[in-house]
Amino acid sequence: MKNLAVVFAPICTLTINRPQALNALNQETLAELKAVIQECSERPDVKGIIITGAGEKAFVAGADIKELTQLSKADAFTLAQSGQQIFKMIEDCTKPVIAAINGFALGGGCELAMACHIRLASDNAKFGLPEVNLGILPGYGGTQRLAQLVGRGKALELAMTGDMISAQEAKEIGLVNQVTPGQAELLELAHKIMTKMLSKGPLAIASVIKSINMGYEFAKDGYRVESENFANLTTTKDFAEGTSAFIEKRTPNFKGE
Ligand code: CO8
Repeated sequence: MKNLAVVFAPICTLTINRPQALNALNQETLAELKAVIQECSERPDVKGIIITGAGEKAFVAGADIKELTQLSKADAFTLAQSGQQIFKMIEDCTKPVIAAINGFALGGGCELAMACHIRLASDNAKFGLPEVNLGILPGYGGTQRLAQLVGRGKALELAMTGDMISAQEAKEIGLVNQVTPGQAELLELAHKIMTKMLSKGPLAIASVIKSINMGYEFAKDGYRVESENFANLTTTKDFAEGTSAFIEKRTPNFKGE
């Protein structure tokens, strides 16, 4: 695979590997992610999955912004829906999935982490939904899952300010389960927690995942509305301004158009 490094084992480690773009999720990476999650779900030798990012700087810094600028409204809607579906596959995987967050988890990267069952972070990790800086909103289920994890008030604050928070703050608000003092300890802790879960009855673990997820099925309309809003926003002048400003490394000047 071009953008993922995968070690198939009882504890399968899946590393998003585009460090030159801070592991941003382009469409090719998403397609690879879908194929690997599917394979892990089906292979009897894989019992659990750890998702992490290559390098020391980023878990995933979001969707690939340069690629987003090329999308038509219809493409943006399709991509948002297909990303939501892939993240839902992760959330609904009946084998435990741990996100080992080794750096920036922004936008689509934070959304990917939130789709995993457990989030562990090294102390250098940073979390946020900075899409409003680009004139868009999170389109991979982030508006729904952030509110589920941290409550509506904090979710609104984070998604409307676009602020980044530290791993420690993320733990305090319930976005992250545990923080390790360094990156070396991160995968170690992920393996330790995964090993504990894999020592339990696999049918019981699968049932816990299904039962807890079932409680959130009501939010489906929210996912649809999110992807429609995402597609609509990609047609605005604000989106053109926000993405140009990112590429040109300057502050955007939004006009609400
Ligand atoms: N997409 C594409 N390229 C990226 C991204 C990204 N998300 N993030 C970083 N890069 C690239 C930079 O352009 C840069 O490339 P180059 O060297 O060619 O200029 C390289 O990675 C290194 O980045 P920086 O120089 O910016 O590194 P800094 O240490 O100065 O800053 C940050 C690190 C703060 C993480 C900064 O890179 C940043 O703000 N990145 C963007 C974060 C962001 O806005 N993420 C949200 C993206 S939108 C999104 O995720 C929407 C999800 C829903 C999609 C729905 C359906 C389509």
